[in-house]
Amino acid sequence: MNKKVYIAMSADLIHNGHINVINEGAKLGDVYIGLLTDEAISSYKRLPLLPYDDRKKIFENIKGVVEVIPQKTLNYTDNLKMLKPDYVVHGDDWRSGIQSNIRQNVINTLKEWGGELIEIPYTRDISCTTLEKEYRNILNTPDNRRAKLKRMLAVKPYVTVMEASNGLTGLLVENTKVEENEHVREFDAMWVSSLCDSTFKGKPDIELVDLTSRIRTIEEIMEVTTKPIILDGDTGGRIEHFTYNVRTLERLGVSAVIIEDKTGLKQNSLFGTDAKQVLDDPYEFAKKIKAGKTAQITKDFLIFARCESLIAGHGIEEALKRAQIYIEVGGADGIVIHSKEKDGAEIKEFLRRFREYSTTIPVVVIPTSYNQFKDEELHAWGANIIIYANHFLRSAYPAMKKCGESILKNHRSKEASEEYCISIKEVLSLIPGTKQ
Ligand code: SPV
Ligand code: MG
Repeated sequence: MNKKVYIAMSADLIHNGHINVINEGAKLGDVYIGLLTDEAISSYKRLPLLPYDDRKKIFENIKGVVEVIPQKTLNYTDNLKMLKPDYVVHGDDWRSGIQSNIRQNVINTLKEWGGELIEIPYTRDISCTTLEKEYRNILNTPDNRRAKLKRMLAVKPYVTVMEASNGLTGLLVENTKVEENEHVREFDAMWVSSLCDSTFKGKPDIELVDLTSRIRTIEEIMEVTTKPIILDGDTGGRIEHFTYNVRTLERLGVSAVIIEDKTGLKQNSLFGTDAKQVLDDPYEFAKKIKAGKTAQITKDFLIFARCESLIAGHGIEEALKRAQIYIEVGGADGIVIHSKEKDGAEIKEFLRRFREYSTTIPVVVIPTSYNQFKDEELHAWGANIIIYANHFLRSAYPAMKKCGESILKNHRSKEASEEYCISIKEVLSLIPGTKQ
């Protein structure tokens, strides 16, 4: 019987480095590819460019590959125990860094039946990450981009979303990363907030900044980024306008719009009952959602109904009733539940009750007031999308204000530059592709 060789791969862009590893494996025996599932890949980096089934087809047709089996976690252990391969083949690029624990695990597991890890020199002339980045930009068409949010919801336990209000903050959402255990954590998607879009223009958040201007903001962000965009659509306006705007957003490549069940002059939710918050008739609002769902042309654009009952002080019972109407009558793709209470209790209770009603319909939360809870906890309560709605705006403003005060106080910019500013060189490096 031929020896069994196990090679784990995630790559959806195959280059000579991968082929090299497979060729080396084939010299040792029958190659079994452990292909990382979309869930496994998105647990440590971005969604793969191609979904699992497409990647599987590619690997099945590579010479030397006997079978492609799904590897559902970053850890090889389950598949290794099932297959008991004689060899695992891998590039030698994982000895240090975040993959070194996984490597050690492989060595320990193989020991149980006398298997061996074979490491071959990693082909360094071509970097998967650079290639991926380039392809990501080339593939950044409206169709591709729009579909990403729905794909993420299907494979990730929850999606984190960060405010993007212009090209630069968009780039921050696109590129900010931290290393954590065996993976890199980054934001999944962008929130184009009405509060921030208005505030950056020095205007109140009362639907004064019109959709033409909001679309300019979206386009500015889209020109320099690739992550999916969720638009804060305020009340959605008149039904006749909303249906038109849904198609515009789809055409641009926006993934989702959230509209809220307020009527009259919209006030920001974080005023709570300090401002006059008038809720729309739930069936009228469901009609608006339904009209949007009927108007949309693509299958992957999402319309979320934002339920403001808790903001208006009407309680959980009403919030649940409205949420059901928006789903059953309006056909909403998901619910946004908002609250300005600091203890998070009403959000937790809403989610508990809502999850008795549906375990699958996506629920979005905006934990600005109850910010003590971590993503995992909000997800455990039942949330699928977590929006950090305004934190770039709120962190940049005080820094800029202090900088201005320092220049005035010192009659020069030396102190401000040293304390509050990055260098011009760093400013230039903020923009990918800038020649220096
Ligand atoms: C926004 O970011 O504009 C929102 C969320 O709608 S909130 O400001 O909390 O209402
Ligand atoms: Mg808003």
